[in-house]
Amino acid sequence: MQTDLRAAAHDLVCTGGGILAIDESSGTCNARFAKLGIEQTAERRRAYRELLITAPGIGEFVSGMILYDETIRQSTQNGVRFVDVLRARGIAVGIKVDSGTTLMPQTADETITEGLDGLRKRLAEYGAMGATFAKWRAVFRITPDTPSSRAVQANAHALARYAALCQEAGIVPIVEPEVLADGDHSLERCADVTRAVLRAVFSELEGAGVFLEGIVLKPSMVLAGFANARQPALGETVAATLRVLRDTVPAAVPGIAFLSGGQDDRAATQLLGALNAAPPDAPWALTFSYGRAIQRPALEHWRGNPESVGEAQRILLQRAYQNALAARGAYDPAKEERLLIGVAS
Ligand code: 5MM
Repeated sequence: MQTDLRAAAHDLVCTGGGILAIDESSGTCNARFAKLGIEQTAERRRAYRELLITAPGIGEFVSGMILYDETIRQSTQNGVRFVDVLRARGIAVGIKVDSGTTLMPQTADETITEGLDGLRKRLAEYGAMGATFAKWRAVFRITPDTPSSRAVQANAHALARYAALCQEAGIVPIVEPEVLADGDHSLERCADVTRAVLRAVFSELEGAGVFLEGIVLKPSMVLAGFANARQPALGETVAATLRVLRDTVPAAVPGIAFLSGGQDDRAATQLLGALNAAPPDAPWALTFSYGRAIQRPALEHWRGNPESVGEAQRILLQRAYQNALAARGAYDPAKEERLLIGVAS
């Protein structure tokens, strides 16, 4: 079992590609559709996910896609299960298994991520459907008083219980502790919070007996709050992010697949590229597990119009390609507009 988990985690993050997160819950997906005037129905969500999953050549840049419960049960217009489309293209099937966040008592409106009830049974079902990896996201907001150690500990504990259950089922857990970039906090404050969160997460993972070679970490990058007037230079952000990761993430972890966290599309690519261009002494692969930063321009072009599918897929492919270049340390912002060459359909 450990050999399989190690190989599956390695294939997700160490082969030059990244992960495309398309696991928005229906509420989140509908909210994004609503902003663009797209009808908010299960059929529209299905059509959009078909656009993403069937984009020609996406498998060259993306090693796995994370689906939502609704999506893993859906098929293309021609009746082919999405899971089968992905597997036929060599793209690993992932599934979001947390059931979202709820307010945590005895905190200042902090959240705890839920979904442990019945998880063993759901993992068995998803595994039988073809999922080889899963995802659980804990969320931490930075304010002068948060995150509290109570919220950090509770969420880290839940992440570890989830990860242990995944590995028992032969499924690679993506462990996603997100420190939100909303707010006006400094880079240093984000570094301190991220360090404390990751320390708690790895302590709980160890306590739960989780096999670290068979997980993928999906953290936020260390950023100054979006509302902070002093935005650090790229080099400062790179140094802070690498410093925190070196302080907290054991070398046994094969790879770190960052979330984009609301960053501008190209900024998220540029930061990933800069992280991979830094002195090559990181023991883990550094890649992407982006949602918005890859999907956004494609979604904005599509807007629910069937005639725009082909161009939206091309736009999607361009972002996936540029992020794969960034993951390989070969991203050049000056060459963003280059044509896609050698992409098989
Ligand atoms: C942080 O969000 C995850 C990564 O996406 P970004 O790169 O856009 O930050 C993403 O996988 C997220 O966990 C899912 O979209 C599920 O979100 P909801 O809010 O629907 O549970």
